Amino acid sequence: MRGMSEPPPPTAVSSGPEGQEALVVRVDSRQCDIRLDDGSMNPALLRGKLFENRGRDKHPVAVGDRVRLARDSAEEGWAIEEVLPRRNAFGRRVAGEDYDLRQVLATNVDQVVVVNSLGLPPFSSIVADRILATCSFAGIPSVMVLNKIDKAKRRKLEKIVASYANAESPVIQTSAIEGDGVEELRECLVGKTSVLYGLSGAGKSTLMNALDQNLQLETREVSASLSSGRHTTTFSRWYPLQDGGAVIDTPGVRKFRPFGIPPHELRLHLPELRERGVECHYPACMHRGEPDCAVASALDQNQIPASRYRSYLELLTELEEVYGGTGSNEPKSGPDHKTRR
Ligand SMILES: Nc1nc2c(ncn2[C@@H]2O[C@H](COP(=O)(O)OP(=O)(O)OP(=O)(O)O)[C@@H](O)[C@H]2O)c(=O)[nH]1
Ligand SMILES: [Mg+2]
Ligand SMILES: [Zn+2]
Repeated sequence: MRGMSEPPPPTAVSSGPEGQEALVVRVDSRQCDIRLDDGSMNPALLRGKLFENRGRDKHPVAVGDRVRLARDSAEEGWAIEEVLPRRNAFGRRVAGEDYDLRQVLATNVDQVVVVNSLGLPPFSSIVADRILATCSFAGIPSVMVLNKIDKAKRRKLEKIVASYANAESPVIQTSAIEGDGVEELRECLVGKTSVLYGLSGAGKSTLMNALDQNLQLETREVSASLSSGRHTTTFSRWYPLQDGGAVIDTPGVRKFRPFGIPPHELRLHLPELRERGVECHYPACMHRGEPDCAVASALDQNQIPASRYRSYLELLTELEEVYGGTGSNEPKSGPDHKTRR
């Protein structure tokens, strides 16, 4: 077998040129599905060397990656030789002992669409705010979808919409079942690559089915998926949209842990806090009881939603526990930093 880093010999290929590029549309440990530029879908294996050079990432390849392919013989099928540089990466911190590892959820995306439910599961501002702050940190635009508005109480819906008025993420209200807002969502997605992300059962797959009748993705009642304890969608997968663009459907999240945000930078990733924060007495004010804090006054006057500020405090505490209070850009490794402040 040929050495992994050697250039391909010119005679080895039977169909398709080596060095060909493709898009990763699905990842399952060592096996991926790829889409060649002619639109054909194929399985591809990951070369072992990719696992050696994956840095802090739990897995070297993610949906949305552009990769360089090779094959040693016609029988072998495709192998992924190299992941090409990413434009951006949307990911989260891995739970448990691997707390300084990142799970990349999707790469090279134009936007993250945070899908929230206003029925079951109930709307969670903290989950949404964690995802939005992570998008801001990763430099990826985000959109808030409020789905299941057919189940929402009007007052509650208005309050949630108002709380995102200055969060810099457009808000789209939808009912995947009754069709409200589906056209608006379609316009927001057309021509772009978007990842749908949110709580399990929020209706991501149902929305995709509403956008494109041909997709027929599996969906399941929330009560059934809760009692089984598993997600209905179990793999992230990329789907082309009929009108141009693509959407990545993902398995639902239960708890979203942001990766890599230095605690002192978090205040810059909630737009309302960033804007008012320039008026604080201390330029590096953390808005946590410092004197002459403009964010505190804005809260008193209901100019910043209490729910957004609660999310900020909860997230700040968590980031300090994980990364230390120093604001270093890199996660601290080793077990002892966890209690550091
Ligand atoms: N009433 C109502 N029910 C909806 C709506 N959208 C989705 N549902 C229902 O919510 C349940 C869960 O929907 P799914 O599309 O499977 O949710 P998901 O976000 O893909 O869930 P995971 O794949 O587990 O992450 C299904 O029973 C859907 O029929 C909606 O707008 N209104
Ligand atoms: Mg799903
Ligand atoms: Zn302040």
